[in-house]
Amino acid sequence: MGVVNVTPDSFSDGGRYLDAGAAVAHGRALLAEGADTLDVGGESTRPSAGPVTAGEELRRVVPVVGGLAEAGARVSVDTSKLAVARAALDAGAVYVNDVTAFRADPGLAGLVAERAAGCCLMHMLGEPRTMQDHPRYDDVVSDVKAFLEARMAFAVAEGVPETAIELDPGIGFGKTVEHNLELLRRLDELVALGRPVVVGVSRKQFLGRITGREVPAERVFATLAANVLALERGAAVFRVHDVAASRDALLVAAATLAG
Ligand code: HH2
Repeated sequence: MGVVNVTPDSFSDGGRYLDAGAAVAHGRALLAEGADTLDVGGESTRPSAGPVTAGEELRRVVPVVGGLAEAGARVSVDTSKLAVARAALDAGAVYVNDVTAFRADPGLAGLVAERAAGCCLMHMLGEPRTMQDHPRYDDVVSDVKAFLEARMAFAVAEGVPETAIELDPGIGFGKTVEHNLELLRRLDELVALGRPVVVGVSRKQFLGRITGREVPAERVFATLAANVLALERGAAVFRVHDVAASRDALLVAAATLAG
């Protein structure tokens, strides 16, 4: 899953693809590099990011979703807002990636069901503005697993078929470095829920903390290491900024594991 951020403030590429034409060109490049899905987002979720109105998010996202769907991409929309998701599905998206797992806007579940779309339900502790202020868990893996189970039950009760659901531990969303590592180490416990597990480690801060790399774009090698280990523990979808590098690393890892 290649990331297309149509934002001025995303943590690793904010402002680079705010123009719709530049974002579509970037998405096309990621497709050429081997992305299966493009995840288009118009609101940064980095710690301390400010909120974006539905109108502004729509204005950013819809033309890019339309342009990439026209180019033949399988498009996901990264949003927590019903109006944005609806417009993106109208414009050709087929998947809703909601970092609040339908908590911000419970009506999203009904929309996903009605449109027979796919969805990703992600764990986040608190909300972006405060999520990195001393996050605490009894046991991070058990807590995240129980949360994902409950959100999946909610989605199913709202009419989303279980087969349309993918689950994501939300790496970096209200987690310390050690919480993130523990989730990756024990990812098989989330895979045991029986749905494809999505991981988003790409260029994230915990990788910078381990390697000493301050600049997110310099965390590509670190990203590959984390993704390869996540694959080995059963992850199915890898949300990444660097598609070509990730594709090669994951193909080699997958071929090795298959032997
Ligand atoms: N991470 C980010 C955004 N959306 N969605 C899922 N399912 N999983 C993730 O780990 C995830 C996500 C953050 O990365 P990015 O989009 O590059 O940054 P920003 O939120 O600053 O735009």
